Amino acid sequence: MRILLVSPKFASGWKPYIMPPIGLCYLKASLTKAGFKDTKVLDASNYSIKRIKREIEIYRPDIIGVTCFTEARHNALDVTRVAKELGATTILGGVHPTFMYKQILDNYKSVDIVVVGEGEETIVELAKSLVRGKWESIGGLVLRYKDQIIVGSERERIEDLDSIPYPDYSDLDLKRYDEFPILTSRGCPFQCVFCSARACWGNWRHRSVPNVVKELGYSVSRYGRKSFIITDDIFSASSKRVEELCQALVDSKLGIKWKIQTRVDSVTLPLLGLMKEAGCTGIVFGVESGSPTILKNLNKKEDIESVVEAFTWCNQVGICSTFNVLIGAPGETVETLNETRELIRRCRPSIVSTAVLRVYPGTPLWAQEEYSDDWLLGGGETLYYTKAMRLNEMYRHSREMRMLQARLNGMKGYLNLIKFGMVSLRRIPSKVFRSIG
Ligand code: B12
Repeated sequence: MRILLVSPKFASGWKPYIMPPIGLCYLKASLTKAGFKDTKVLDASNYSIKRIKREIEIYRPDIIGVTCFTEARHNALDVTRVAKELGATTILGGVHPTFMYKQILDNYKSVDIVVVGEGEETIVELAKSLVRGKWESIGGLVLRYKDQIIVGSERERIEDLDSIPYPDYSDLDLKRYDEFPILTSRGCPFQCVFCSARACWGNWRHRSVPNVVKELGYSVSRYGRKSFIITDDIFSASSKRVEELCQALVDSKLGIKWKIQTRVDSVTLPLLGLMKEAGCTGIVFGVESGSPTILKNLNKKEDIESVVEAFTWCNQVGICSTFNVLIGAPGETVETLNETRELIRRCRPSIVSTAVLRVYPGTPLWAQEEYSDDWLLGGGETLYYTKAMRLNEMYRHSREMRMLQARLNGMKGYLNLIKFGMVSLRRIPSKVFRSIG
Protein backbone atom coordinates (compact mmCIF):
# COMPACT_ATOMS: atom_id res chain seq x y z
CA MET A 1 0.00 0.00 0.00
CA ARG A 2 1.61 3.27 -1.16
CA ILE A 3 0.47 6.47 0.47
CA LEU A 4 1.31 10.00 -0.64
CA LEU A 5 0.55 12.91 1.71
CA VAL A 6 0.43 16.26 -0.04
CA SER A 7 0.54 19.81 1.28
CA PRO A 8 -0.61 22.02 -1.62
CA LYS A 9 0.14 25.68 -2.30
CA PHE A 10 -0.92 28.04 0.48
CA ALA A 11 -3.40 30.79 -0.10
CA SER A 12 -2.30 33.46 -2.55
CA GLY A 13 0.08 35.98 -1.06
CA TRP A 14 1.85 33.37 1.10
CA LYS A 15 5.37 32.35 0.33
CA PRO A 16 6.11 28.60 0.27
CA TYR A 17 8.29 26.65 2.68
CA ILE A 18 7.63 28.73 5.79
CA MET A 19 7.68 25.59 7.86
CA PRO A 20 7.32 21.86 7.19
CA PRO A 21 3.73 20.53 7.09
CA ILE A 22 3.84 19.20 10.65
CA GLY A 23 0.38 17.60 10.51
CA LEU A 24 1.33 15.38 7.53
CA CYS A 25 4.66 14.49 9.16
CA TYR A 26 2.71 13.34 12.23
CA LEU A 27 0.58 11.14 9.95
CA LYS A 28 3.63 9.67 8.24
CA ALA A 29 5.16 8.77 11.62
CA SER A 30 1.98 6.99 12.77
CA LEU A 31 1.59 5.15 9.46
CA THR A 32 5.22 4.04 9.47
CA LYS A 33 4.92 2.81 13.05
CA ALA A 34 1.85 0.78 12.04
CA GLY A 35 3.85 -0.86 9.25
CA PHE A 36 2.87 1.34 6.27
CA LYS A 37 6.45 2.07 5.30
CA ASP A 38 5.70 3.20 1.74
CA THR A 39 4.43 6.56 2.87
CA LYS A 40 5.78 9.84 1.55
CA VAL A 41 5.19 13.46 2.49
CA LEU A 42 5.26 15.89 -0.43
CA ASP A 43 5.45 19.58 0.40
CA ALA A 44 4.01 21.00 -2.80
CA SER A 45 3.63 24.52 -1.45
CA ASN A 46 5.71 25.73 -4.39
CA TYR A 47 4.49 23.27 -7.05
CA SER A 48 2.23 23.82 -10.05
CA ILE A 49 -0.57 21.30 -10.46
CA LYS A 50 1.30 19.91 -13.50
CA ARG A 51 4.33 19.16 -11.35
CA ILE A 52 2.17 17.53 -8.67
CA LYS A 53 0.63 15.34 -11.36
CA ARG A 54 4.12 14.27 -12.44
CA GLU A 55 5.04 13.42 -8.83
CA ILE A 56 1.89 11.28 -8.52
CA GLU A 57 2.70 9.49 -11.77
CA ILE A 58 6.18 8.69 -10.53
CA TYR A 59 5.19 7.61 -7.00
CA ARG A 60 1.99 5.77 -8.08
CA PRO A 61 0.23 5.86 -4.71
CA ASP A 62 -2.85 3.83 -3.85
CA ILE A 63 -3.96 6.54 -1.47
CA ILE A 64 -3.46 10.28 -1.65
CA GLY A 65 -4.08 12.35 1.46
CA VAL A 66 -4.26 16.11 1.07
CA THR A 67 -4.20 18.68 3.84
CA CYS A 68 -6.55 21.62 3.51
CA PHE A 69 -6.87 25.10 5.04
CA THR A 70 -9.95 27.11 4.07
CA GLU A 71 -8.04 29.56 1.90
CA ALA A 72 -6.03 26.80 0.23
CA ARG A 73 -9.10 24.66 -0.54
CA HIS A 74 -9.09 25.26 -4.30
CA ASN A 75 -5.47 24.13 -4.51
CA ALA A 76 -6.20 21.09 -2.33
CA LEU A 77 -9.24 20.12 -4.39
CA ASP A 78 -7.20 20.44 -7.59
CA VAL A 79 -4.78 17.86 -6.18
CA THR A 80 -7.62 15.43 -5.43
CA ARG A 81 -8.93 15.90 -8.98
CA VAL A 82 -5.60 14.99 -10.54
CA ALA A 83 -5.14 12.10 -8.09
CA LYS A 84 -8.57 10.72 -8.91
CA GLU A 85 -7.82 10.88 -12.65
CA LEU A 86 -4.75 8.76 -11.92
CA GLY A 87 -6.82 6.20 -10.02
CA ALA A 88 -5.90 6.85 -6.38
CA THR A 89 -8.26 6.82 -3.41
CA THR A 90 -8.41 10.41 -2.21
CA ILE A 91 -8.61 11.61 1.38
CA LEU A 92 -8.95 15.20 2.48
CA GLY A 93 -8.08 16.24 6.04
CA GLY A 94 -7.26 19.34 8.06
CA VAL A 95 -9.12 22.22 9.59
CA HIS A 96 -11.31 23.15 6.58
CA PRO A 97 -12.80 19.71 5.79
CA THR A 98 -13.17 19.09 9.53
CA PHE A 99 -16.00 21.63 9.44
CA MET A 100 -17.11 21.55 5.79
CA TYR A 101 -17.03 17.79 5.10
CA LYS A 102 -20.64 17.62 3.95
CA GLN A 103 -20.31 20.45 1.46
CA ILE A 104 -17.08 18.96 0.12
CA LEU A 105 -18.41 15.44 -0.37
CA ASP A 106 -21.67 16.73 -1.84
CA ASN A 107 -19.93 18.91 -4.39
CA TYR A 108 -16.55 17.39 -5.25
CA LYS A 109 -16.62 13.87 -6.61
CA SER A 110 -12.83 13.83 -6.61
CA VAL A 111 -12.86 13.49 -2.81
CA ASP A 112 -13.62 9.95 -1.61
CA ILE A 113 -13.11 10.35 2.11
CA VAL A 114 -12.82 13.16 4.64
CA VAL A 115 -10.97 12.72 7.92
CA VAL A 116 -12.45 14.93 10.61
CA GLY A 117 -10.17 16.34 13.32
CA GLU A 118 -7.01 14.65 14.55
CA GLY A 119 -5.73 12.26 11.93
CA GLU A 120 -3.10 9.98 13.48
CA GLU A 121 -5.36 7.14 14.63
CA THR A 122 -7.96 7.52 11.88
CA ILE A 123 -5.51 7.29 8.98
CA VAL A 124 -3.92 4.12 10.39
CA GLU A 125 -7.29 2.41 10.87
CA LEU A 126 -8.35 3.53 7.42
CA ALA A 127 -5.20 2.23 5.75
CA LYS A 128 -5.63 -1.11 7.53
CA SER A 129 -9.23 -1.41 6.40
CA LEU A 130 -8.28 -0.55 2.80
CA VAL A 131 -5.69 -3.35 2.86
CA ARG A 132 -8.34 -5.77 4.06
CA GLY A 133 -10.68 -4.43 1.37
CA LYS A 134 -13.40 -4.33 3.96
CA TRP A 135 -15.20 -1.25 5.21
CA GLU A 136 -15.59 -1.02 8.91
CA SER A 137 -17.06 1.76 10.91
CA ILE A 138 -14.12 3.96 11.71
CA GLY A 139 -14.61 6.98 13.95
CA GLY A 140 -13.72 10.37 12.48
CA LEU A 141 -14.47 9.40 8.87
CA VAL A 142 -17.00 10.76 6.42
CA LEU A 143 -17.20 9.09 3.04
CA ARG A 144 -19.18 8.66 -0.11
CA TYR A 145 -20.53 5.17 -0.69
CA LYS A 146 -22.71 4.51 -3.73
CA ASP A 147 -23.64 8.19 -3.98
CA GLN A 148 -24.56 8.39 -0.32
CA ILE A 149 -22.62 10.38 2.24
CA ILE A 150 -21.92 8.27 5.29
CA VAL A 151 -20.95 10.12 8.43
CA GLY A 152 -19.03 7.92 10.87
CA SER A 153 -19.14 8.24 14.61
CA GLU A 154 -17.23 11.04 16.28
CA ARG A 155 -13.69 10.11 17.27
CA GLU A 156 -12.52 10.85 20.79
CA ARG A 157 -9.55 13.21 20.85
CA ILE A 158 -6.25 11.57 21.74
CA GLU A 159 -5.85 12.07 25.49
CA ASP A 160 -2.34 10.65 25.82
CA LEU A 161 -0.42 12.89 23.44
CA ASP A 162 2.84 11.18 24.47
CA SER A 163 1.57 8.06 22.69
CA ILE A 164 1.84 9.79 19.29
CA PRO A 165 5.17 9.22 17.52
CA TYR A 166 7.23 12.35 16.75
CA PRO A 167 6.60 13.88 13.32
CA ASP A 168 8.76 12.31 10.63
CA TYR A 169 10.44 14.96 8.47
CA SER A 170 12.72 12.56 6.59
CA ASP A 171 11.12 13.17 3.16
CA LEU A 172 11.69 16.91 3.27
CA ASP A 173 14.63 19.10 2.39
CA LEU A 174 14.75 20.93 5.71
CA LYS A 175 17.26 23.54 4.51
CA ARG A 176 14.42 25.19 2.59
CA TYR A 177 12.40 26.15 5.61
CA ASP A 178 12.46 29.40 7.59
CA GLU A 179 11.16 27.71 10.75
CA PHE A 180 11.16 24.27 12.34
CA PRO A 181 7.96 23.46 14.27
CA ILE A 182 7.27 21.52 17.43
CA LEU A 183 3.86 21.02 19.03
CA THR A 184 3.78 20.57 22.81
CA SER A 185 0.01 20.86 23.38
CA ARG A 186 -3.25 20.82 21.46
CA GLY A 187 -6.47 22.78 21.92
CA CYS A 188 -7.34 25.88 23.86
CA PRO A 189 -9.52 26.63 26.90
CA PHE A 190 -10.74 29.93 25.37
CA GLN A 191 -13.26 30.63 22.62
CA CYS A 192 -12.35 33.85 20.85
CA VAL A 193 -14.96 34.57 18.19
CA PHE A 194 -12.52 34.56 15.25
CA CYS A 195 -10.74 31.29 16.12
CA SER A 196 -11.67 27.66 15.49
CA ALA A 197 -9.02 26.10 17.75
CA ARG A 198 -11.48 25.10 20.47
CA ALA A 199 -13.97 23.59 18.03
CA CYS A 200 -11.27 21.75 16.09
CA TRP A 201 -8.98 20.56 18.87
CA GLY A 202 -11.15 20.76 21.99
CA ASN A 203 -9.96 21.80 25.41
CA TRP A 204 -6.26 22.10 26.16
CA ARG A 205 -4.28 18.83 26.33
CA HIS A 206 -0.55 18.67 26.74
CA ARG A 207 2.43 16.39 26.29
CA SER A 208 4.63 15.54 29.26
CA VAL A 209 7.81 17.54 29.77
CA PRO A 210 10.19 14.56 29.29
CA ASN A 211 8.42 13.65 26.04
CA VAL A 212 8.85 17.20 24.67
CA VAL A 213 12.49 17.47 25.73
CA LYS A 214 13.20 14.08 24.16
CA GLU A 215 11.74 15.23 20.85
CA LEU A 216 13.81 18.41 20.96
CA GLY A 217 16.95 16.37 21.64
CA TYR A 218 16.01 14.01 18.80
CA SER A 219 15.48 16.96 16.42
CA VAL A 220 18.89 18.36 17.33
CA SER A 221 20.66 15.06 16.62
CA ARG A 222 18.50 13.77 13.75
CA TYR A 223 17.78 17.00 11.86
CA GLY A 224 20.53 19.29 13.14
CA ARG A 225 18.03 21.94 14.27
CA LYS A 226 18.83 24.26 17.15
CA SER A 227 16.01 26.73 16.71
CA PHE A 228 12.30 25.92 17.01
CA ILE A 229 8.90 27.50 16.70
CA ILE A 230 6.37 26.06 19.14
CA THR A 231 3.12 26.11 17.21
CA ASP A 232 0.78 25.49 20.18
CA ASP A 233 -2.27 27.72 20.18
CA ILE A 234 -1.56 28.60 23.79
CA PHE A 235 1.83 27.49 25.06
CA SER A 236 1.63 28.74 28.63
CA ALA A 237 -1.88 27.62 29.60
CA SER A 238 -0.25 25.99 32.65
CA SER A 239 2.57 28.01 34.23
CA LYS A 240 3.62 24.98 36.28
CA ARG A 241 4.27 23.00 33.10
CA VAL A 242 6.23 25.89 31.56
CA GLU A 243 8.40 26.10 34.70
CA GLU A 244 9.10 22.37 34.55
CA LEU A 245 9.83 22.45 30.84
CA CYS A 246 12.20 25.42 31.18
CA GLN A 247 14.04 23.77 34.06
CA ALA A 248 14.35 20.55 32.06
CA LEU A 249 15.69 22.48 29.06
CA VAL A 250 18.27 24.26 31.19
CA ASP A 251 19.31 20.91 32.72
CA SER A 252 19.44 19.22 29.29
CA LYS A 253 22.13 21.67 28.06
CA LEU A 254 20.72 21.30 24.53
CA GLY A 255 21.33 25.01 24.00
CA ILE A 256 18.32 25.47 21.76
CA LYS A 257 16.39 28.66 20.95
CA TRP A 258 12.62 28.73 20.70
CA LYS A 259 9.65 31.01 20.05
CA ILE A 260 6.04 30.70 21.12
CA GLN A 261 2.63 32.27 20.84
CA THR A 262 0.45 32.74 23.90
CA ARG A 263 -1.85 35.03 25.89
CA VAL A 264 -0.68 38.05 27.90
CA ASP A 265 -2.39 36.89 31.08
CA SER A 266 -0.56 33.57 31.12
CA VAL A 267 2.91 35.00 31.82
CA THR A 268 4.58 36.60 34.83
CA LEU A 269 7.94 38.34 35.22
CA PRO A 270 9.63 35.36 36.95
CA LEU A 271 8.21 32.96 34.37
CA LEU A 272 9.52 35.10 31.50
CA GLY A 273 12.93 35.24 33.20
CA LEU A 274 13.02 31.47 33.37
CA MET A 275 11.86 31.15 29.76
CA LYS A 276 14.62 33.48 28.62
CA GLU A 277 17.19 31.40 30.51
CA ALA A 278 15.82 28.26 28.84
CA GLY A 279 16.27 29.72 25.33
CA CYS A 280 13.01 31.55 24.58
CA THR A 281 13.81 34.35 22.12
CA GLY A 282 10.40 35.53 20.99
CA ILE A 283 6.75 35.61 22.02
CA VAL A 284 3.77 36.46 19.86
CA PHE A 285 0.89 37.78 21.94
CA GLY A 286 -2.55 37.75 20.36
CA VAL A 287 -3.54 41.09 21.89
CA GLU A 288 -5.94 41.94 19.05
CA SER A 289 -7.18 45.32 20.35
CA GLY A 290 -6.57 48.14 22.82
CA SER A 291 -10.28 48.73 23.25
CA PRO A 292 -12.02 46.95 26.17
CA THR A 293 -15.26 47.01 24.14
CA ILE A 294 -13.64 45.22 21.21
CA LEU A 295 -11.94 42.72 23.50
CA LYS A 296 -15.36 41.95 24.92
CA ASN A 297 -16.88 41.63 21.44
CA LEU A 298 -14.12 39.20 20.52
CA ASN A 299 -14.72 37.22 23.74
CA LYS A 300 -11.00 37.59 24.42
CA LYS A 301 -11.39 37.61 28.23
CA GLU A 302 -8.32 39.79 28.56
CA ASP A 303 -7.69 43.14 30.22
CA ILE A 304 -5.55 46.07 29.15
CA GLU A 305 -3.31 46.14 32.23
CA SER A 306 -2.23 42.51 31.65
CA VAL A 307 -1.24 43.51 28.12
CA VAL A 308 0.96 46.38 29.34
CA GLU A 309 2.56 44.19 32.01
CA ALA A 310 3.41 41.36 29.62
CA PHE A 311 5.20 43.67 27.15
CA THR A 312 6.98 45.60 29.90
CA TRP A 313 8.26 42.33 31.35
CA CYS A 314 9.40 41.04 27.94
CA ASN A 315 11.38 44.25 27.46
CA GLN A 316 12.87 43.85 30.94
CA VAL A 317 14.07 40.29 30.40
CA GLY A 318 15.04 40.80 26.74
CA ILE A 319 12.53 38.62 24.91
CA CYS A 320 11.45 39.88 21.47
CA SER A 321 7.72 40.60 21.73
CA THR A 322 5.15 40.70 18.94
CA PHE A 323 1.87 42.58 19.38
CA ASN A 324 -0.78 41.01 17.13
CA VAL A 325 -3.52 43.41 16.10
CA LEU A 326 -6.81 42.31 14.59
CA ILE A 327 -8.46 45.05 12.56
CA GLY A 328 -12.15 45.32 11.77
CA ALA A 329 -13.72 43.38 14.64
CA PRO A 330 -17.44 43.74 15.34
CA GLY A 331 -17.89 47.26 16.70
CA GLU A 332 -14.53 48.56 15.37
CA THR A 333 -14.38 52.32 14.75
CA VAL A 334 -11.63 54.88 14.22
CA GLU A 335 -11.84 55.55 17.98
CA THR A 336 -11.32 51.92 18.98
CA LEU A 337 -8.36 51.71 16.59
CA ASN A 338 -6.94 54.82 18.25
CA GLU A 339 -7.20 52.97 21.57
CA THR A 340 -5.13 50.19 19.99
CA ARG A 341 -2.52 52.71 18.79
CA GLU A 342 -2.36 54.15 22.28
CA LEU A 343 -1.82 50.68 23.73
CA ILE A 344 1.00 50.00 21.25
CA ARG A 345 2.67 53.23 22.42
CA ARG A 346 2.40 52.12 26.04
CA CYS A 347 3.65 48.58 25.36
CA ARG A 348 6.61 49.30 23.10
CA PRO A 349 6.54 45.87 21.42
CA SER A 350 9.51 44.77 19.29
CA ILE A 351 7.16 43.96 16.40
CA VAL A 352 3.58 44.85 15.51
CA SER A 353 1.83 42.35 13.33
CA THR A 354 -1.56 43.14 11.87
CA ALA A 355 -4.37 41.08 10.37
CA VAL A 356 -7.64 42.15 8.88
CA LEU A 357 -10.54 40.10 10.25
CA ARG A 358 -11.51 37.11 8.10
CA VAL A 359 -14.20 34.61 8.96
CA TYR A 360 -13.48 30.87 8.98
CA PRO A 361 -15.72 27.82 9.37
CA GLY A 362 -15.86 26.45 12.88
CA THR A 363 -15.49 29.86 14.53
CA PRO A 364 -18.20 31.40 16.72
CA LEU A 365 -18.28 34.35 14.30
CA TRP A 366 -19.04 32.01 11.39
CA ALA A 367 -21.91 30.51 13.38
CA GLN A 368 -23.28 33.93 14.35
CA GLU A 369 -23.47 35.18 10.77
CA GLU A 370 -26.60 34.07 9.01
CA TYR A 371 -25.53 33.62 5.43
CA SER A 372 -25.11 30.74 3.07
CA ASP A 373 -21.92 28.67 2.99
CA ASP A 374 -22.29 28.52 -0.81
CA TRP A 375 -19.70 31.22 -1.36
CA LEU A 376 -17.06 28.59 -0.52
CA LEU A 377 -17.96 26.81 -3.74
CA GLY A 378 -17.15 29.84 -5.89
CA GLY A 379 -13.74 31.15 -6.88
CA GLY A 380 -13.38 33.40 -3.82
CA GLU A 381 -10.56 32.60 -1.47
CA THR A 382 -11.10 34.73 1.60
CA LEU A 383 -14.17 35.86 3.49
CA TYR A 384 -13.52 39.27 5.03
CA TYR A 385 -15.62 40.64 7.83
CA THR A 386 -16.52 44.11 6.61
CA LYS A 387 -19.54 44.93 8.76
CA ALA A 388 -17.55 47.32 10.90
CA MET A 389 -15.24 48.83 8.27
CA ARG A 390 -14.53 48.82 4.57
CA LEU A 391 -11.68 46.61 3.39
CA ASN A 392 -9.43 49.35 2.02
CA GLU A 393 -9.92 51.33 5.22
CA MET A 394 -8.87 48.32 7.31
CA TYR A 395 -5.73 47.84 5.22
CA ARG A 396 -4.90 51.53 5.56
CA HIS A 397 -5.06 51.20 9.36
CA SER A 398 -3.00 48.04 9.13
CA ARG A 399 -0.18 49.87 7.30
CA GLU A 400 -0.36 52.80 9.70
CA MET A 401 0.04 50.54 12.74
CA ARG A 402 3.12 48.94 11.26
CA MET A 403 4.61 52.37 10.59
CA LEU A 404 3.81 53.38 14.15
CA GLN A 405 5.80 50.51 15.60
CA ALA A 406 8.72 51.32 13.27
CA ARG A 407 8.73 54.94 14.46
CA LEU A 408 8.60 53.84 18.10
CA ASN A 409 11.59 51.52 17.73
CA GLY A 410 13.84 53.79 15.64
CA MET A 411 16.39 52.10 13.40
CA LYS A 412 15.52 48.64 14.77
CA GLY A 413 11.86 49.31 14.10
CA TYR A 414 12.46 50.28 10.46
CA LEU A 415 14.65 47.22 9.97
CA ASN A 416 11.84 45.06 11.35
CA LEU A 417 9.37 46.79 9.06
CA ILE A 418 11.54 45.96 6.07
CA LYS A 419 11.92 42.35 7.20
CA PHE A 420 8.34 41.64 8.24
CA GLY A 421 6.67 44.38 6.21
CA MET A 422 7.81 42.70 3.00
CA VAL A 423 6.30 39.41 4.13
CA SER A 424 3.15 41.17 5.20
CA LEU A 425 2.91 42.93 1.87
CA ARG A 426 2.94 39.54 0.25
CA ARG A 427 0.28 38.50 2.71
CA ILE A 428 -1.96 41.32 1.58
CA PRO A 429 -4.08 39.04 -0.26
CA SER A 430 -5.68 37.91 -3.22
CA LYS A 431 -7.93 39.82 -5.48
CA VAL A 432 -10.34 36.97 -5.00
CA PHE A 433 -12.41 37.50 -1.91
CA ARG A 434 -15.90 37.90 -0.55
CA SER A 435 -16.99 40.09 2.29
CA ILE A 436 -19.78 40.00 4.82
CA GLY A 437 -21.40 43.33 5.43
C1 B12 B 1 1.64 27.17 12.41
C2 B12 B 1 0.39 27.70 11.73
C3 B12 B 1 0.56 28.32 10.51
C4 B12 B 1 1.88 28.35 9.78
C5 B12 B 1 2.20 27.05 9.09
C6 B12 B 1 1.06 26.19 8.65
C7 B12 B 1 1.51 24.82 8.18
N1 B12 B 1 2.16 24.73 7.05
O1 B12 B 1 1.27 23.84 8.85
C8 B12 B 1 1.71 29.52 8.79
C9 B12 B 1 2.40 30.72 9.37
C10 B12 B 1 2.21 29.29 7.37
C11 B12 B 1 0.20 29.70 8.81
C12 B12 B 1 -0.44 30.45 7.88
C13 B12 B 1 -1.81 30.65 7.88
N2 B12 B 1 -2.67 30.23 8.80
CO1 B12 B 1 -2.20 29.11 10.30
N3 B12 B 1 -1.94 28.09 11.81
C14 B12 B 1 -0.89 27.58 12.33
C15 B12 B 1 -1.26 26.91 13.66
C16 B12 B 1 -1.05 27.91 14.79
C17 B12 B 1 -0.57 25.62 14.03
C18 B12 B 1 -0.51 24.55 12.92
C19 B12 B 1 -0.07 23.28 13.55
O2 B12 B 1 1.05 23.16 13.98
N4 B12 B 1 -0.98 22.34 13.67
C20 B12 B 1 -0.72 21.06 14.29
C21 B12 B 1 -0.93 19.92 13.30
C22 B12 B 1 -0.67 18.61 14.02
O3 B12 B 1 -2.28 19.99 12.91
P1 B12 B 1 -2.80 19.92 11.40
O4 B12 B 1 -1.80 20.39 10.45
O5 B12 B 1 -4.14 20.54 11.37
O6 B12 B 1 -2.96 18.34 11.15
C23 B12 B 1 -3.73 17.45 11.93
C24 B12 B 1 -5.22 17.35 11.55
O7 B12 B 1 -5.78 18.53 11.07
C25 B12 B 1 -5.29 16.23 10.57
N5 B12 B 1 -4.95 16.48 9.17
C26 B12 B 1 -4.45 17.55 8.56
N6 B12 B 1 -4.27 17.34 7.26
C27 B12 B 1 -4.65 16.09 7.01
C28 B12 B 1 -4.66 15.36 5.82
C29 B12 B 1 -5.12 14.04 5.86
C30 B12 B 1 -5.12 13.24 4.60
C31 B12 B 1 -5.58 13.46 7.08
C32 B12 B 1 -6.05 12.06 7.11
C33 B12 B 1 -5.57 14.21 8.26
C34 B12 B 1 -5.10 15.52 8.21
O8 B12 B 1 -4.33 15.33 11.10
C35 B12 B 1 -3.20 16.07 11.60
C36 B12 B 1 -2.65 15.34 12.79
O9 B12 B 1 -3.61 15.25 13.82
C37 B12 B 1 -2.77 26.63 13.41
C38 B12 B 1 -3.61 26.40 14.63
C39 B12 B 1 -3.72 24.90 14.94
N7 B12 B 1 -3.79 24.59 16.18
O10 B12 B 1 -3.70 24.03 14.08
C40 B12 B 1 -3.16 27.84 12.58
C41 B12 B 1 -4.30 27.73 11.59
C42 B12 B 1 -4.22 26.41 10.89
N8 B12 B 1 -4.01 28.81 10.67
C43 B12 B 1 -5.04 29.45 10.27
C44 B12 B 1 -5.02 30.50 9.34
C45 B12 B 1 -6.31 31.27 9.19
C46 B12 B 1 -3.89 30.80 8.61
C47 B12 B 1 -3.80 31.84 7.49
C48 B12 B 1 -4.95 31.78 6.50
C49 B12 B 1 -3.62 33.19 8.13
C50 B12 B 1 -3.94 34.37 7.26
N9 B12 B 1 -4.90 35.13 7.70
O11 B12 B 1 -3.38 34.60 6.25
C51 B12 B 1 -2.47 31.45 6.80
C52 B12 B 1 -2.73 30.70 5.51
C53 B12 B 1 -1.92 29.50 5.25
C54 B12 B 1 -2.53 28.64 4.17
N10 B12 B 1 -2.10 27.41 4.10
O12 B12 B 1 -3.39 28.99 3.43
C55 B12 B 1 -6.31 28.88 10.85
C56 B12 B 1 -6.99 28.05 9.78
C57 B12 B 1 -8.46 28.30 9.66
C58 B12 B 1 -8.98 27.67 8.41
N11 B12 B 1 -10.22 27.29 8.47
O13 B12 B 1 -8.34 27.53 7.41
C59 B12 B 1 -5.76 28.08 12.09
C60 B12 B 1 -6.60 26.84 12.43
C61 B12 B 1 -5.72 29.05 13.26
C62 B12 B 1 -7.09 29.30 13.89
N12 B12 B 1 -7.22 28.88 15.11
O14 B12 B 1 -8.00 29.83 13.34
N13 B12 B 1 -0.38 29.03 9.85
